[in-house]
Amino acid sequence: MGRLVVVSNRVSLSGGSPGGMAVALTGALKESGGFWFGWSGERTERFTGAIRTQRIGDVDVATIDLEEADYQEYYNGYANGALWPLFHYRIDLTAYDRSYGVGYERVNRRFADALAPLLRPDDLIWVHDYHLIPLGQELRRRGITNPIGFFLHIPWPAPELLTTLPRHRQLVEALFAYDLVGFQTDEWLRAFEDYVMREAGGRRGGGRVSAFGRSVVAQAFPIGLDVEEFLALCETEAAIRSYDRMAAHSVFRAMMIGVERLDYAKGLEERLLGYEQFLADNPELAGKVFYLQIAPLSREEVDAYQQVRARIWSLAGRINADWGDIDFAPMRCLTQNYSRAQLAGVYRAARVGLVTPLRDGMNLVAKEYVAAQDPEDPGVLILSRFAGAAREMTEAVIVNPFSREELAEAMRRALTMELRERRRRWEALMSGLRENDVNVWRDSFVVALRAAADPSFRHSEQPRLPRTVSVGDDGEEAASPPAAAAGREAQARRI
Ligand code: GDG
Repeated sequence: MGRLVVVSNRVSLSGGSPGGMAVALTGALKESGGFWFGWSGERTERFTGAIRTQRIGDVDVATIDLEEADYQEYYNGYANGALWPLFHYRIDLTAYDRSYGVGYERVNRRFADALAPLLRPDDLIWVHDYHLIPLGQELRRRGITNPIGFFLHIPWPAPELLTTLPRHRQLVEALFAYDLVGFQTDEWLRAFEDYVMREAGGRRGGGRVSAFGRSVVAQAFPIGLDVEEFLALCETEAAIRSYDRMAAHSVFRAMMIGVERLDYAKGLEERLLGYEQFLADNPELAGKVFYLQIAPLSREEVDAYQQVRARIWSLAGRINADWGDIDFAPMRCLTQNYSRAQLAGVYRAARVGLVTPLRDGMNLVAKEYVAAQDPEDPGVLILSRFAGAAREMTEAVIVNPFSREELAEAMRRALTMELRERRRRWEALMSGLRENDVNVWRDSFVVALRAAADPSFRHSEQPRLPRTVSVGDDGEEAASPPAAAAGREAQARRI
């Protein structure tokens, strides 16, 4: 069995506490003797192409540095200034500049140049996310015939939006160099297929999508949480300390918690407006509730992020000024970065988890909040219908984050929910998390990639996907293929 090679923009092991996905991928890398390849996060004056290899924990990592122009054009420009807003349905914030596209293609060529010589013929290559869409095509151009899969962590936009991107056809065509393209949910998969059929005259059938003279397997693989890792984190000293600190505070006031990078896609501004509406509609509850928002700053060099930060500061100030008292502030918004263990403690102390993005590929905070709860006295998750997670986590209180009234009502409902109902909802949510955890996601993808690249693979062997529910505008539910067994089967066939 060949090695697994993971490629992403950044190697997420380099930071302090790696998230569940990093842990799951490193498990597979370790088992297969593979390595993780990506940008080191360092910028040099001139690009050298030098590859730095090191061992982080038990995993081999290979990184390259990028030059300043790469950082500005590829990272700040095309990836975070154009693709991120566009794929999150914000064409109003999408910055197009030809130099960004040129930089994006250049960096993908640089990744391919550096990676290709490190590959062996039986390696399985798994490319992650929107920074690296053209990488598969660049590797093929360098003669790499290995199975290559691509997984998109963020939404795929509707064709009406994608066509506003100059050279959108080239971007989509690049995906056809992969053997397997994975999305978080059926909704993003459908949007991709719609584009292929409407704009590229393509076809779909038998799990494959054909266009540009090629065909690719396209499927949804909803990412899960590393439940065991997260539960263990909840037992750590740091988690218990942060829980105790918050619980002392929450004796007097029920806490609502929000945790996310400060990003316009996460719906922070709308959430604050919803909270303001809640305070206005429920003055009797105003002194009994406290909203804590943890929002580490991100992508500070991109204009849209500076603007959203200023608006959030101003709204938070207004809420505290209008609804606070000499000894009480109704909310606190912090930009500090907390450890995952500290977050686990804070989640557990919160009566309500606020996860209300305007658009989100999946959203792991929703899953972390649920996993951190006390089974005897669990809190309530308020979840945006526009998060990929809403397709699986139907027992959350589902809201439209664009409506401040709906947000305010959901807050009231969650804060006053009876214990019995809280438990019923939490149990259902928790069993969903266990059934479709990050190992199921990883193994389903790897099995499907092997199958997609192997012409002798029989259709009946394909892993079945976890059950998700799509809610149409008319509220009617359509269930996707039943699940669970797929994941277990996939897990059994470890890499
Ligand atoms: C992309 C997609 C998809 C947050 N603050 C701190 C901190 N966090 C951690 C959370 C969580 C992670 O960051 C955020 O994950 P999300 O899934 O919510 O969002 P994105 O970063 O936008 O990720 C998303 C994901 O990829 C995976 O496929 O779900 O839809 O956009 O784990 O806990 N972690 C630490 N300190 C903080 O202050 N240590």
